[in-house]
Amino acid sequence: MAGEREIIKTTCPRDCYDGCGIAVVKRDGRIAKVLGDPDHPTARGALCGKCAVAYNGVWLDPEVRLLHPMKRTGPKGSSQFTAISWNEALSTIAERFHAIGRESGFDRILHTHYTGTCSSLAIGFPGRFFARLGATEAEPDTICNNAGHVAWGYVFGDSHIGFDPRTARDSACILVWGANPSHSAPHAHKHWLKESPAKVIVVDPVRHETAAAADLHLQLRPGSDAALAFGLVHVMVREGLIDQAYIDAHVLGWDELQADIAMATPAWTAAQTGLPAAQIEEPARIYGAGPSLLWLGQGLQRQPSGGNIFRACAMLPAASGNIGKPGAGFYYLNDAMGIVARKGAAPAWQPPARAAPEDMPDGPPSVSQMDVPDQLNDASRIRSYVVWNCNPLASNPAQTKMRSGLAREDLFTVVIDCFPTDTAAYADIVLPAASFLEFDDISTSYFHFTIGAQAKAAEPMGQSLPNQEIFRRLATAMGFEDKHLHARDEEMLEKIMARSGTGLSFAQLKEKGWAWGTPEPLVLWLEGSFPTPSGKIELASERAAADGHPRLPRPQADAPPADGRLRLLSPAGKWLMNSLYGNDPRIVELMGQATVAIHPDDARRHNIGDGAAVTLSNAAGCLTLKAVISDIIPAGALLTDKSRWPGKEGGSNVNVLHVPQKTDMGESTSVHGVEVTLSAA
Ligand SMILES: Nc1nc2c(c(=O)[nH]1)N[C@H]1C(S)=C(S)[C@@H](COP(=O)(O)OP(=O)(O)OC[C@H]3O[C@@H](n4cnc5c(=O)[nH]c(N)nc54)[C@H](O)[C@@H]3O)O[C@H]1N2
Ligand SMILES: Nc1nc2c(c(=O)[nH]1)N[C@H]1C(S)=C(S)[C@@H](COP(=O)(O)OP(=O)(O)OC[C@H]3O[C@@H](n4cnc5c(=O)[nH]c(N)nc54)[C@H](O)[C@@H]3O)O[C@H]1N2
Ligand code: SF4
Ligand SMILES: [Mo]
Repeated sequence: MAGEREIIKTTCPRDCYDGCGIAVVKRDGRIAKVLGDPDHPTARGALCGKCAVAYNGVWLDPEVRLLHPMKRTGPKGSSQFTAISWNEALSTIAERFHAIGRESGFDRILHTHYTGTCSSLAIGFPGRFFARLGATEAEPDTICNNAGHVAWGYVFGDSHIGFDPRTARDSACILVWGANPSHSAPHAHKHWLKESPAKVIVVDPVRHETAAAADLHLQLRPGSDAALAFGLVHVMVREGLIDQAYIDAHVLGWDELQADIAMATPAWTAAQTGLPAAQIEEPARIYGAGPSLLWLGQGLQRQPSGGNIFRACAMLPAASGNIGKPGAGFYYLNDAMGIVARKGAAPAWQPPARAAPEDMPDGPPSVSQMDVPDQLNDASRIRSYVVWNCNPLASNPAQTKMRSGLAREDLFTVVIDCFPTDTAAYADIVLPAASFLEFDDISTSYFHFTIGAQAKAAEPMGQSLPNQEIFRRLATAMGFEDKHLHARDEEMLEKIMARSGTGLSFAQLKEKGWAWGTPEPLVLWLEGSFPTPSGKIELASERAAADGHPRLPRPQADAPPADGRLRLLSPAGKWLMNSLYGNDPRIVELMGQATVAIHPDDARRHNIGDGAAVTLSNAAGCLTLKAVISDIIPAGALLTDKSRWPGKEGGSNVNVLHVPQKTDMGESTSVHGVEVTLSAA
């Protein structure tokens, strides 16, 4: 019927804390508008600015999306392709994989993936194929947050159980440390933080919007956070804000830390962090008095000493007993579905050598994303590179080296994406992925305890297919008949729902659009037992020591950059989701020219005026940006955003400067530790 209007409720599956509900408005069977779901507790009727533009822009635009499989017809990087059938694409890939397997072993196939889409099947199912194939995996979290996971794995035994944000109604203090909700969790910034009765404290070198709106902002030097953590605990001890009963029952290593805590006076801490000594006492008092929530950002651990920083920050809740009561807790990431399924109870301790699930045999050892630039350039090591759900030429370190690796004529490269990215330009075979609007799935937030249905609102555009269907077909082309490689979506979705603890079927979830994991806020870690070997919070960790780390967190700060260098921060920007949306013309217009913020003292020292073109350089490369003179960052540091499309920026983005130095733990990216020299362009 002409003018017929239909609303489909779905969920935003981006790598974002918010996990917004979406209302897709259809007219005459076609998507007319993608809006925030008015009934969703996070979205409250509005998407963030970037999604509001891109979901109604490039995501719906068949002129921009990848519509059919393609094979390369020109030099690598030239984006010369011709359309081919799915059969030809898949049989070409299968033949090449079999040849590589025969000649050198399947582990010479490197696959890389991350969070392009985070819905359960689209992000998880392809792993079954690669495990069966025996391909090498680029360890996904090493591009993002692995240092924090490893460090809090030592301390708490699990880094995927945080606090339930709903408990903030009982909090007196929320400490946001090294996260920028105003960009990375815009709804949490706008509603959650503002509506809580708590005092908000932000620890960040950048005075971002959340910091500017906070009650207190500690604008410390990058990489000095462990020293600040010791300084805060020092004040808490002095002021009698330590919960000795909690420590006696649940914490290991407190006594051994006393000498370092006593040493970390406000004067010492001020010298280490660049903060005024007077600024160190008030936040310690407010946090220590509690009930307090501690949110450690992913940005925080993207520093050379990110693991030590996480272990040092864990002293705050452990020492003050801000755990296991309403309004108190700590958070890095939430596995909402797992937590709800266990009704909040901590998982049982398991020895580190995890037994592989029956359908996922252990593959060859994974490699750090920090090693990928070198490995891609090594023909004796990697013969094929399969890229799905990520855009490494925009997002990974050592962009120049990444590009030379991708340009290798003998490297068989397959890229699966919704869009013709910079990485896809180097593919031998490009496969078109359907967008989240085009298939059913389940999507949960990694902050809020909401579980969302991803509901199909349109047919896949062109010949594109969901990741899971692509890998079922590839399994067939390879001759893999294993049942788990051919599981149907409906079956898998019902299995997930059955384990979810919500008591809902997928059809019921779809009807509602989303559901709370539990009707009431969950107070986590209530029992005070932790899945560590001792069952306690291990500030002192034998496991860390066995892995070659100090037994205890260290009260240290990175030395300020020497020889006139500056430390470059490139966290999440407002208008992109990693590199996603960098091809949307309206987003490109809203972002304007790429800038770098320079403190007035540094600008004066380098004789740089506002708006001038400046060049940043280091051993990895150089990049020219527009200077913005501002004290939004402290002297000695520079600020730009991550992950524009290199091809739209004259060939390079900030990752041309990203040295793949590994963090102290977890072999992860230390991108916020990058140092550069600055000069007028
Ligand atoms: N300088 C600097 N660099 C950084 C960071 C930083 O802070 N500073 N942050 C790092 C972090 S935290 C991360 S997580 C990484 C992220 O880096 P990447 O994982 O590379 O993330 P994106 O650039 O968004 O790439 C995701 C790709 O997936 C595609 N995609 C979307 N949906 C689908 C789908 O359904 N199927 C398939 N096959 N593809 C899909 C998108 O079109 C997009 O091209 O970047 C890292 N890079
Ligand atoms: N709009 C938008 N949202 C996003 C993304 C995006 O690209 N754009 N990316 C998504 C992804 S993949 C991720 S991992 C998350 C990341 O989101 P967040 O967890 O918020 O992490 P970042 O944005 O990398 O950095 C957050 C803050 O860490 C600060 N920081 C850097 N170095 C230090 C330091 O030494 N000490 C302290 N205290 N702070 C420091 C930065 O100044 C920045 O303000 O965001 C997700 N959401
Ligand atoms: S990216 Fe985040 S803030 Fe934006 S709509 Fe999706 S979930 Fe909401
Ligand atoms: Mo990330």
